[in-house]
Amino acid sequence: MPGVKGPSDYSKEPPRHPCLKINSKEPFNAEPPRSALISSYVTPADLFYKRNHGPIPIVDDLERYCVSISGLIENPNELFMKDIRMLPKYNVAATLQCAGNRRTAMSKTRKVRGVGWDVSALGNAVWGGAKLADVLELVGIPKLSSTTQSGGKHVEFVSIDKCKEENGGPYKASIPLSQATNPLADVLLAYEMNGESLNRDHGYPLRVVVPGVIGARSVKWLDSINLIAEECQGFFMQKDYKMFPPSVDWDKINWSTRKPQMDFPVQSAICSLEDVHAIKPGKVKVGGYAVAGGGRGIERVDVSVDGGKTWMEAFRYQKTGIPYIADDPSSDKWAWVFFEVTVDVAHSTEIIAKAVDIAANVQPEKVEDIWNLRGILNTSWHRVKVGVGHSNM
Ligand SMILES: Nc1nc2c(c(=O)[nH]1)N[C@H]1C(S)=C(S)[C@@H](COP(=O)(O)O)O[C@H]1N2
Ligand SMILES: [Mo]
Repeated sequence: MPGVKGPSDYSKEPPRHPCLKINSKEPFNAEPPRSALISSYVTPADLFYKRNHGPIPIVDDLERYCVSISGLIENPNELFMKDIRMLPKYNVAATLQCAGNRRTAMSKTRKVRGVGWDVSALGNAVWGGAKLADVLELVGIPKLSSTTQSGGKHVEFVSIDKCKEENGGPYKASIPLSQATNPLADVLLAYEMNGESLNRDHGYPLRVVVPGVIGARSVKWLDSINLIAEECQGFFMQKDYKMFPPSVDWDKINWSTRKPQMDFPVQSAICSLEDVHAIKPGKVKVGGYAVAGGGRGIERVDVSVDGGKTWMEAFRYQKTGIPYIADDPSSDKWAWVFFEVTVDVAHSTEIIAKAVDIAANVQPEKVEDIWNLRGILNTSWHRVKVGVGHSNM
């Protein structure tokens, strides 16, 4: 691609924040500590989790960089950064969550394949860029289309990074054309993160952001867009990021029986405590995040200190001190919600959180019930063990 290249080794990786917990060095996969994650509603770029499948691409000439749009489209085209910047700019607060978030905990019940993650493989950013619906309209595809005249029903995003899983080919993924051309779906071609130009780790110069959908579909370092009849046939759509039942293990997997995962289910995690935190008996502040896919709001977050026998409802907010109201026009519909509650703890126990979205979907109690061989979408009740000592603490 003109102006941008995908290196084949890791000698030119960008600098990273020292407090990130590294889950894999090459490719670079890292997440912030729990406490840092909930220290701000908008996650600073350097603390935002980084999920890569190859070396980070390098931009050598931004002037020459362009995105080609082709496939089942009447007028194939090439768009330069200036063409994309000319379209109306939107700032969308959206939480990106990796489907592998909380995988480490799932692998403790039964082994799964994939990079291990604690509870911080997600972050909330204000993404700035053009709406994909406007970009597609610019090249002749009307808003709210579900098919192009020549039969394109899916929009494929192709990158330029070299991924082992694609035998050295680029990362790619697709979304339905109906979602891509719906302005209300807020799918962006983003060139900014939190008011600044994207950094290399997060997709500089241009990335896709698909709000409410697992992070895997938000392709970074966008090289080309293809209009295609069937969904993308790439590894990360067809051989990964699919949800299987607990009964399917590697010896009997048939990938074609399942659809690629798109929306993520309701999720929450406690971030104010690490496992086996030693605390004094008495009042403890419990805080964390809750988020639901598909733009669904968070209706409730429940916290228990007695293994789920009794629950307390937590205070929810997006803006400090102001109660969050699901579906209120002033709420960020694609963004996470923070929760906080003060509980009384008398002895060593587990503190548990579970969230409920506006469709009354609720996190499942047991990880065993949603175990899957790739270890994706662990949304089981989040439990933190706390050790309570009475003296000498
Ligand atoms: N080109 C490219 N895009 C990609 C990936 C990748 O490896 N290459 N990883 C995907 C996955 S699995 C996730 S969860 C998000 C992570 O985005 P982030 O690193 O900006 O947090 O990017 C997605 N887009
Ligand atoms: Mo991911």
